[in-house]
Amino acid sequence: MMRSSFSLATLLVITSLIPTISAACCKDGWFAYNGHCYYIDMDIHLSFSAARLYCRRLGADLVQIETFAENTFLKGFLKKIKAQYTWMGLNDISHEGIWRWAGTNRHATFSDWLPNQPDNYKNDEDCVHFGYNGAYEWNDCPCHTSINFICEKDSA
Ligand SMILES: [Ca+2]
Ligand SMILES: [Ca+2]
Ligand SMILES: [Ca+2]
Repeated sequence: MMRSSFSLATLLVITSLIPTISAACCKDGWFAYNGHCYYIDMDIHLSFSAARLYCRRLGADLVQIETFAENTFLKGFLKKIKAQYTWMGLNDISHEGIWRWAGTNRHATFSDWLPNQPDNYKNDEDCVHFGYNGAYEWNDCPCHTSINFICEKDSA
C-alpha cells in the first residue's frame, strides 16, 4: 500500500513536469523545429508589413529560412495543414533583385523559387511567399497582398 501510493506520488510529480518542459521550448499554439518556434494562424491574412508587425508583437519576426532542412520542414508542415499562400521574411524592397530577410537584413544564402520566378511581375513584386502548387516553392508577389504568414523566434 505504501509502495503504490509512493508510485502514484512519483507519477504525479513527473506528469506535472511535462507541461513545464514543453512550455520551455515553445508556447501553446507554436510549433517547434531545431531550437526555433513557429506560428501560423490560418484565419489571419495580412500584407507583408502588417504580418511582420504582427510577428514582432509576438516577440518574433517573419520566418527566416537559413537552411534547406528548415525549408523542407516548413514546406512539409504547410502541406500537412493544407496552407495556401504564406509569407516568409524574404524580400527585395530595398534593392530590386537583392533578396534579404526582414528580421536580420541578411542576404538569402539559398533559394527555392518556383519555375520562372522571381519575375517581379508588373514591376511590383518585392515580397516572397510559399507558393500554392502543392510543393510550396517560392514566388515573389506584391507586398500589399493579404495572405497567411509564418512567424519565427528562438525557443525560450
Ligand atoms: Ca529560421
Ligand atoms: Ca522585386
Ligand atoms: Ca512572381
